[in-house]
Amino acid sequence: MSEKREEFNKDNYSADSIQALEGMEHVRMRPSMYIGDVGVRGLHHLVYEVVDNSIDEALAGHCDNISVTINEDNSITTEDDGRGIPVDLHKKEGVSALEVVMTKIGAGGKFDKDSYKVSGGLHGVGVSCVNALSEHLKATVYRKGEIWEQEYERGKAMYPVKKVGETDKRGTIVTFKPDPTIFTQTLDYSYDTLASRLRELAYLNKGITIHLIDKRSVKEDGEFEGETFHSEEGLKEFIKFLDETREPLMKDVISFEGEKNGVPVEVAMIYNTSYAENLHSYVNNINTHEGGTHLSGFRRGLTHTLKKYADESGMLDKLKFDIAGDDFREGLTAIISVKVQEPQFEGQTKTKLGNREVSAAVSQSVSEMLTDYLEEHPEDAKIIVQKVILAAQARHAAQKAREMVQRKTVMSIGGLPGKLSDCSEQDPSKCEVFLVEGDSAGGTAKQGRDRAFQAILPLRGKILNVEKAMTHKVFENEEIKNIFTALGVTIGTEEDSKALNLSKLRYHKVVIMCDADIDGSHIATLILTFFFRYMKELVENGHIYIATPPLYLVKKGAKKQYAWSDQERDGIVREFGENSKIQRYKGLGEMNAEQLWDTTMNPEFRTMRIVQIENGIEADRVFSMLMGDEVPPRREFIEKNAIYANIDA
Ligand code: 0RA
Repeated sequence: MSEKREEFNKDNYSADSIQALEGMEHVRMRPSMYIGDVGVRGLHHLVYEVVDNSIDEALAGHCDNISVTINEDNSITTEDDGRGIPVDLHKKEGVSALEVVMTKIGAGGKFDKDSYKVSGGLHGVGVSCVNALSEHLKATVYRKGEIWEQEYERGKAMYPVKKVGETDKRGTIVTFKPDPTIFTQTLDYSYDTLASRLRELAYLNKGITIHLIDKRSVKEDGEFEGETFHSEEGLKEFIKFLDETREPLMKDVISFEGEKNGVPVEVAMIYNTSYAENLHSYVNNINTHEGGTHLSGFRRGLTHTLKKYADESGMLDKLKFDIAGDDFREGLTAIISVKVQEPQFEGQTKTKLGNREVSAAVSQSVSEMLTDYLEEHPEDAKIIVQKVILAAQARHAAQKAREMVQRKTVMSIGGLPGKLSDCSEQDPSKCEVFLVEGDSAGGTAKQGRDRAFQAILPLRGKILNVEKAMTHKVFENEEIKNIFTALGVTIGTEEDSKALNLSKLRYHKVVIMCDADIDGSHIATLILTFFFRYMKELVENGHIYIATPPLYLVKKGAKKQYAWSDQERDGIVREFGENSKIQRYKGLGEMNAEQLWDTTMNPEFRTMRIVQIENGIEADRVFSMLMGDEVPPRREFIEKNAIYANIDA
């Protein structure tokens, strides 16, 4: 971050505005405190912050249309047809209310505390923050027949709010250009990232129409690239979008909304033929990745209601084993969205709802509404109970398989897989394990590695596609058992049969090393799917990496250089001149141990990609599509994208 600071002429301002200026200055000094970071995320966060104000207008019933335009110069224009930011004199501050909203940190959008403001960005910091972090911002307000305007540079008003015309329109237009001295990494907006968030907002706030326009690219028909997001059915359609490539077990999505103890609750859910639990939760339109009280309330309400129904139906009478909480969620895709007046966010990424009162509110809402639903839809109810029984049976089988895995893990050295070539270092934070496709590449890696801190686990061919396998099959699979034991990861506690125990994790870097071709990337994707579904915390905690072996070796005489792309190869050939020899590496097996070390394993020279989950919704869709049954969308996806680009984006 840049340390450049502008000097303000303090004499021109009242005591309060000095405080405001210092607030704005503080945002520029410590932007991460306000928007999370100053990288790609922070850059996009600016857009969400402004849009959230428009969403608030819509939630208050005053706005139907919102548009977001990425301009040619990567500035952003947002427009809404709400009431417009007030422009009259703000008595306390002595300037236009518009200026207060734009230049006072913490002023938020609304002045009256009673207003029902529940939207708001992750940090809920307001547009003034966006203003502080923009080299230029212009606000135009259409309100009560008049057009008003004010511009700012790095958060400082360039002139007092002025009237510039008359109108019969209503609304607010904000155009801002992020400050390059703050956003030093990138200023480039990603269409896909914005589209994904705006689509999500349209599902979460049904009825609102949100346009996205990208003026940087013109289509064949001469129009700008863009999309319109609008959902009449809200979460119900969101579920259909999420489960596009899964096979539903029921005709329609189950959905309901209600309010309990002042907490509006919306739920949509469906059971599908998969075995994964796929829950997404939101508080005030924010995706709560880490869950929290609303999610535990949902789980409790669901388990309680389904269990009661199943008991009373008599379908469990002949069952010889117990039913656990997990069993009710196998093959379940659900979205829970609540609105909380004063949310308390906790957890590592501040995306875990802490408010205790919300748990009971959600659990009671869900119990009441689901009970009614089951009464009214006996066919669906039967399908669900049957699915639950199957899940319980599979869990019992899995439990046995898992006990085998665990027994092996506990027996430390003796229990390590025979194929694992371990390292000598004992401190896990210094250790790496390479999961290598095939025994022959495994052999090369074993010779090439630094045995002090690098371990090698060869995997045989294609590992099991966990997306399509029942849980007990996953735990019975040899390669997967090997991964569990080699990593020292155990699974299952009293309360949660899928909880991970990472306290004995033996390597802090787990590196997937596959051939740089279609087969290799397929295998890498299978392994990633396994980690995503069964060891998500390893991914979330940044332990999973992908090695990137080179594609080419260019040689001329004694000179040799590796290339990781066609472009790079061409550059080297140009540099080396005529008669350069190009060797294409089709697989790891074509490299000798020294070459593999030099290019792919030596920490000094290698590049590894860390696998991160940027967007849980997208990640889930990508995995279920890539690994699921429906072929056409998969082919389309693979044709459109380099697989990695989307998984580790
Ligand atoms: C303060 C008060 C009111 C609306 C807004 C701010 C407002 C802010 C933004 C930001 C983008 N679009 C917006 N639309 C409205 C209430 C106005 C009233 O009571 O008339």
